[in-house]
Parts: sequence; structure tokens; C-alpha cells
Amino acid sequence: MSDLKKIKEEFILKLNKKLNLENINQVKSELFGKNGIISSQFKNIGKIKESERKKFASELNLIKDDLQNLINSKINEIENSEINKKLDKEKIDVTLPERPFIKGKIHPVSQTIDEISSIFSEIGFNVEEGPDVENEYNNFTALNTPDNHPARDMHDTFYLDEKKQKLLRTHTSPVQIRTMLKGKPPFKIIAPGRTYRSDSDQTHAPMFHQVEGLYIDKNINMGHLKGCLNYFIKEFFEVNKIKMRFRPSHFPFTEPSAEVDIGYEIKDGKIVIGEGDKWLEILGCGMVHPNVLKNVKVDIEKYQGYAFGIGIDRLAMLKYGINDLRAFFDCDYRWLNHFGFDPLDVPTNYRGLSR
Ligand code: 2NL
Repeated sequence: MSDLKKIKEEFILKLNKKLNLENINQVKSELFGKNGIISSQFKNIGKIKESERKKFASELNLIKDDLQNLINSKINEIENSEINKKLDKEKIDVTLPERPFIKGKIHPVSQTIDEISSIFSEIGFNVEEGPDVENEYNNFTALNTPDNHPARDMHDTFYLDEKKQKLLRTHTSPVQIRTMLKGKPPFKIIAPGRTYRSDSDQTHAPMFHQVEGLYIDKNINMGHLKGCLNYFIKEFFEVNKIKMRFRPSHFPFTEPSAEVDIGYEIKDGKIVIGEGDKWLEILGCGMVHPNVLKNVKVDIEKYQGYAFGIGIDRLAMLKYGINDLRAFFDCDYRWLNHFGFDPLDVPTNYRGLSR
């Protein structure tokens, strides 16, 4: 028997034993690796007598093909049997009952933020966001709040370090400060989000939600503010007419400042918004104080505008008939199931338009 035939016989015997994938790959590199038996035979061709060289080369090629084919078919065999084993093990029993299926609900506060954002977006306001952890410049100083103002007191503000440099924002105004510092007027934005004050009783939670609005452009006045808020309140409460009044007030960051009340009455034990002889305070607003505009490098000879701040949680309670604020943040799924919103339900407003 020629040397080549001996090699072939030897390796066929080897490959026909019971081998795993690793063993086969070992045999493969023994034969065809860089210094493998077959590879070295190919290097030998040049040393063979010329009269026998052709016969040797063609025999070598045939043997190479045979062994390669055998190796490939062995690898295939193993891979197939592994897949079959897996399929056998992982049979799906379609007769089993389904797993319990829990559909999530959208929290009334999230729903309310979405509604507010959509109403203001329709009249040209961009929605801006910022961090909950702020510095005291963005939260107080830039907003013309004096160093001795009671709002800065430890009793009202959560400070995060000894030096009182980091704090949890007490309103979302710092978002508007950030927006004005990094851009150029006009600004027409709302900033909804979480806010924090050291306060906790039946009507106050230490974490609550606020949306602030800001419109700075040439010739913006209090008439625009009144028109905008009147439009917003009608859209939000889905009524065609709303009784509304401005009451003089004071904030460090606006001048003049006002609080806005809306009319309501109680009918059959339920609150009806819009008409009636009772008043409900729902927001604070005013013309942005020139000191605030100076702090954010807006030219007060050219630009002016209005700002407002609305508590979201109470709006949500009013619109959706929820009367305990604290239940909002208890994370009780039974409560959420009752008061939450179906995420797949596309809401329509009182004019039948989808938001
Ligand atoms: C309230 C009062 C208000 C603002 C917030 C504001 C923001 C900037 C400049 C000036 Cl950047 N003002 N925001 C103005 C007036 C009132 O909120 O009672 N909120 C619940």
C-alpha cells in the first residue's frame, strides 16, 4: 500500500470512531493545519521524481477531498443530532393555560402632563426638560430671589450638601433659565416636571408636579398672557366658556404678578368648572421681571414677556375627580388600575379631536 493510502485508511478509521465536535476539529487540524499531514504532503510534491509526480499529486488531491468530505459530513451529523436533542427537550405544550397577563396603566399625572403639553404645543410652545437636582443660581438667584427670601430657607428647600450648592428644584423655572442662557429670543416654551418642597400634609406632598410657561418676544403684554391662559383652561377642562379672574399678587420673578382664579359650582355633589359663584385658585403668573431677563442676557430694551406656573397634581385631581393627593404617590396598583388610563386608548377632546 502506498504511504498516501495508509494515511487515508488510518484517518478513516479514526473518524469513524465515536467523536465529539472537538475531537473532529482536532483531527481536522492534524490533517489540514499549517503543519498537518496532508499539508506537508503537498509541500513534498516538488521533491518527488518527475516521472511519478503527476500520479502522486492526483492521488493526494483525491485523498484530500475524501477526507475533507468525511470530516464535513461528521460535523454535520453531530450538529444535526444536537439540534434534534434540543428540539426534543424543548417541546412546547400548547395545552398549558396562558400566564396571567397584566396590562399597565398610565398614571393620571402622566396623562395630565401629556394633555397640557399637547394643548400648549398646538399654540406654538416647545416642551423643555431639565434636571431635578439644580444649583442655587438657576433655582433662586437668576430668578431675582433675594438671599434672605423665605423660600430659600432649609424648612422649604431640600439642600443636598452642607454648602447649599446643590438642591432639589423647588419649581421648574430653572429649566427656563437654562433654555434662555443657552439660546436667543424669542422663547416660547413650557417646562413640565417634578418639583420638591419640604412640605407634607393632606394637600401637600414633598414631591409634586408643576408646569411653567414662558413667552419672550417683542411687544408681548399681559393681554397675550390672559388670552393664552383663558385658551388653555378651556381646552384643559373641555368647556366652551370659562369664568376667570386675575388677582394682584407677588413673586420675585415677575412684575406685575397675578394669581388666576376660575369659577366653579357644586352640582349633585360634583364640581363643575367654568360657571358658578365660587372661585378656585389654579395658577400664578406675571410679566417676567427685568432683573431675570438681565441675568440671562436678554436685551430688555427689545424683549419682554410673560411667565406662569401651574400645579399639575391639583389640576389632575380636579379634572379626574380624585380627592386625596397622597394616594397619587402611594404606588398602589389597585388605585392605579382604577384611576389610570389605557395606554392604547387614543383620547379625543371635547371637540372630538384626537390629541
Ligand atoms: C405659582 C407661581 C409662577 C413663574 C411661575 C417664571 C419663570 C421665569 C421667569 C419668571 Cl424663568 N417667572 N415663572 C412666574 C409667575 C408665577 O408660579 O404659583 N405656581 C404654582
